Amino acid sequence: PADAIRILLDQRPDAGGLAVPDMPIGSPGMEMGGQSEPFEVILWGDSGNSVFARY
Ligand SMILES: [Cu+2]
Repeated sequence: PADAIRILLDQRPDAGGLAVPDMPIGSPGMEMGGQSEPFEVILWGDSGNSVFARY
């Protein structure tokens, strides 16, 4: 989501980037008629992965 990217650019953590695995329904690019399911945005990098945000 755009606001997760804005937070990433604001915080500039030492990481490779963000990912949303598994194409959850309702995530950006996976809109399906207003349906949605909860999903996590993962911060990934050399020091490991962690949950960056939940939607
Ligand atoms: Cu998809």
